[in-house]
Amino acid sequence: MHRLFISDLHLDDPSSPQFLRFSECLAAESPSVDEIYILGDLVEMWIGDDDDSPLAIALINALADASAHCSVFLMHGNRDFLFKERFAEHTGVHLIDDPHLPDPRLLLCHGDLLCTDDTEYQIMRKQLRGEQWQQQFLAQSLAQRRAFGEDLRRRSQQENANKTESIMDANTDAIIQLMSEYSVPTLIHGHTHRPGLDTIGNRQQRVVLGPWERCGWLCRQQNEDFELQCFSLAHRYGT
Ligand SMILES: [Mn+2]
Repeated sequence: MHRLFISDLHLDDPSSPQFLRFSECLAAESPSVDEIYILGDLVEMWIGDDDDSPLAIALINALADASAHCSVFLMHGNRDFLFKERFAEHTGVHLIDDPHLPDPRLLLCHGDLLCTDDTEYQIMRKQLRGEQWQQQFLAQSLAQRRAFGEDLRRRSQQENANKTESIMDANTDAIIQLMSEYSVPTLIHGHTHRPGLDTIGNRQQRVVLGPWERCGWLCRQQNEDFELQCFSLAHRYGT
């Protein structure tokens, strides 16, 4: 089994180095891997599957090309929880729940549910993921939704600037509890922007994917081996 895992690309411009490397990465890897998992925050903000922005169109094309070669799975992050069935149909990706078990030895999540110390965030998350809020939001025009998304992003930046680093990190008890609930040896998540591969005891490991900021990050699984890799965003992927 050969799988790739990525998250937290925060794409917002189809001509950015991040988007170019993402699309090159999909094109280079999709013919040779079995599965690609995108574990949330693929884009900086997703305002609905009817979005017709240049980013949305480029994203659909890149994912549809990759889906023609391998299975691509997409999990919601806190920025892009409005990816719905229409997007899945247009791209051929499979939407997966958070958390998700691709097999009994591996658990995947975005990571925000692990940040249990950030109670303010968890309250807001509950509201934004509710059916009622989403229906009201999606009933607005694209321009209204775009303005709301930008406002939300600004507010979250301001609020996060006042929070300590530890509040926004994954809570250790929450990690242990989740892994024992599913009794898996390996957990992979993103969200916290603190990439690393930690061993827990001598039988478990946690891989934290990194944000595509100073470099790109991916985790590559080949059978039982998991490797966290980073690569330059300044050069064509794979060169
Ligand atoms: Mn996130």
